[in-house]
Amino acid sequence: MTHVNTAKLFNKGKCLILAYDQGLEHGPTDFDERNVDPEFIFNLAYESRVFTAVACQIGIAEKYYHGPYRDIPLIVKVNGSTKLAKINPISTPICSVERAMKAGASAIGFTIYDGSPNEPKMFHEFAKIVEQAHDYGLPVVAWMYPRGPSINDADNQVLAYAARIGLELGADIIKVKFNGDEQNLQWMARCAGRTKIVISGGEKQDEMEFLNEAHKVLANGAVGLAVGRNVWQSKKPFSIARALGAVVIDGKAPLEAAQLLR
Ligand code: FBP
Repeated sequence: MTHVNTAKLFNKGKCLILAYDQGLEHGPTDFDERNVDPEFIFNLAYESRVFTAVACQIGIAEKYYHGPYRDIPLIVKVNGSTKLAKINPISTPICSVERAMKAGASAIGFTIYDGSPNEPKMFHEFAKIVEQAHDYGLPVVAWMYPRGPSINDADNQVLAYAARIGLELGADIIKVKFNGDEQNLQWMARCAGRTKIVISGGEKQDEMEFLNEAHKVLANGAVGLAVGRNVWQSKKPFSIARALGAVVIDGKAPLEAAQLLR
């Protein structure tokens, strides 16, 4: 089997992904005059030097991932969905592994809504994507989001189940939500085995609270975070990026890292 190169996505054993797929997933409602521009996001990743990867959809990758930005590893999401379609949760393939590679991808991203009535379709597509990506030596990052009419996405057992599904399906890294239960996160990491866990950032929150949460998840089995809005919706995105890097990559205490916010 080809060697799957996950090392590119890590710095000092930690993974800090700048997520910018919200334009498709949520719509421009998340954006302002500044962060609506993908150039601003790539520049933020490049100048702050803390992110181990940027994750985006193929259209953004093809038009903006150029020049010096290529120093930062790219994760191309190869499926997606919008808030416009009022259907059972499904994330549909929108790009091939080959097209993602041509755009410069170092890893492939894929969303699975575990527990959705459409779960079988997403499993089926994911199996093909993992096989193709691994044949090229590219790691696969799975957004493992339990979602559907009968799913409580904050339930401990559901979250642990999603973590285990990531391992069973062959994901190299899974991106999951943290429900605040530290013990359960430890259990999720056990369930995920050799598949690594990064925690999703979520809606914008107070910056100190966010740094504390980052510290907490790293202390309980996660290897990092994949964060979007808590960085690029900040009034000082470069400062919060550096503070987050201090906590996640350098293992600094949140209070010490918060000095960088001033
Ligand atoms: P945020 O840090 O902004 O929450 O981004 C993380 C992320 O997983 C994005 O990659 C994705 O677009 C979005 O959250 C999914 O959000 P939702 O749970 O609302 O579908």
